[in-house]
Amino acid sequence: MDCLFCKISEGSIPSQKVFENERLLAFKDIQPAAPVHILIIPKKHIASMNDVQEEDLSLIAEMHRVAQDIAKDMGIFESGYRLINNCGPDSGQAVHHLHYHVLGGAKLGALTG
Ligand code: DGP
Repeated sequence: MDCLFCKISEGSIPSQKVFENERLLAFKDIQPAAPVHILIIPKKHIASMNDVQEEDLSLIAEMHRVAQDIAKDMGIFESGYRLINNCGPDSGQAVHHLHYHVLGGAKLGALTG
């Protein structure tokens, strides 16, 4: 499968990892939109939030837990941060492997629709 984030997960494309376990990987976004911009992905290929199945729900919960830990590690737990998932064309999802963006380290702009 020709998936960028699968390749990052396997290590065939390098990334700046900030967290890894058997199920998840987190790494710095190559085009940071904030002083802290981390991507959290499952190692299992799931194309988007629309493809999350019942059996994946513990993985989704763990991604939230890891987001908390990353916020602590990056020093933004108290100051605040944003957890974003883009799903589908109107969201601008560019990489079709489920991921959360963790954004923080500055006052973030208002969400626009
Ligand atoms: P999205 O639009 O939600 O699909 O966000 C995809 C993000 O992935 C975007 O913020 C840029 C980031 N990205 C794209 N290619 C790479 C890469 O090769 N390495 C890293 N670290 N991030 C990437």
